[in-house]
Amino acid sequence: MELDRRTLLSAASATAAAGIAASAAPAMATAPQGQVRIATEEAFSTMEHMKAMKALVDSQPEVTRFDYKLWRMITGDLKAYTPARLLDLEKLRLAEMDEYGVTMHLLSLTSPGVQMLAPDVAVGVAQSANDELAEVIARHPGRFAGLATVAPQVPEQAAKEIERAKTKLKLNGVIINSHTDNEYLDNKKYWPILEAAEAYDMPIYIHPRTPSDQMRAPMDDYNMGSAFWGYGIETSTHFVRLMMSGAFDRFPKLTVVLGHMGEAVHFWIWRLDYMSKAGIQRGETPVKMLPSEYLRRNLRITTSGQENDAALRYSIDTLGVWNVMWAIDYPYQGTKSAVHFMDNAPITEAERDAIYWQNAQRTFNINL
Ligand code: 1WB
Ligand code: MN
Repeated sequence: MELDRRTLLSAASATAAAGIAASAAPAMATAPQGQVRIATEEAFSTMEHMKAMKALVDSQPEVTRFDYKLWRMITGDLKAYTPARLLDLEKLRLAEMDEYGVTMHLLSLTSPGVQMLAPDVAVGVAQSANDELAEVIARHPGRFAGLATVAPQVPEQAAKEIERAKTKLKLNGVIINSHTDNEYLDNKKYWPILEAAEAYDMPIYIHPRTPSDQMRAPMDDYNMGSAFWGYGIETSTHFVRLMMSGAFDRFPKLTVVLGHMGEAVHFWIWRLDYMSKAGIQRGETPVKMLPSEYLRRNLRITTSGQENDAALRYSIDTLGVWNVMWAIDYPYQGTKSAVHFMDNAPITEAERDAIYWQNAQRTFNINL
């Protein structure tokens, strides 16, 4: 299916205004019957994950950081709304998908994945979560795809798990829940992970978690460390660090995905280009291209939990419609309103198809 000429022209003029060249339309599969909807940031958990998280947060009752408080709540009653829906894959979830016409969930182990756990525990929980994920996908091909969990605490092992996830488990990408022990992926000790992700064509979804200790103090009050604000600031900062480290020069085919309408990184696109020049000239930011060029080449964004027509229009015009994908953020946000948002967004039908499923299919190598 081709985008109509008007859409292409409006995208081209907006990206030209941002000082970036519009990319050619990629080859697209044609639509199966009805509206296909692939949701790309959909969380699950496993009993092993829940038990490991409970053991951690209960063993340190003095820690009051947001993620500890949240995980005491989540693991305190596994029958409550959120944990019940995280642990369920085939009953409540499939029923809700069916009710609103959601074709597929691209599943990922819920934040912070294994990244708060001790390294040996984290490696084991990641492997078993990936095995369970592959099994449920095999039982419901066409309904589920999945992102592999890795333990960045052990980078070489994480790189091997990416290879296993691609070649043996047939998973569709990798999820990393922002910082690990207060460190970010620009740190070269993590580059084996980036290298494997690029080599195996596995996009890295950088999903939020509670801000690192360096950012913690102003996030401690008013619930600021949560998805309300801290998650986005933590994650946008992570992406910008990675970009300005030169990682996308070293790994030019690496794709990074950001949820929540790109965690607002591209809102800054003009200023990122303008203000990056001084740091680049002084050699503080060892990059070969402008931020806007990396944003269009190496970044994809999703609409998870941001049901905002104006932000969607801006994202399409700034990054290109090929780089925007739909997501719900189940079970933290509702399927009904996420579908209503994308069904009714004031965009062309060609744009709707690109965002609802074609871009996800291409980015994550999904078999429908
Ligand atoms: C998200 C939101 C993820 C919440 C979470 O992981 C929690 C998200 C534990 O927006 O992706 C939350 O509590 O709202
Ligand atoms: Mn999420």
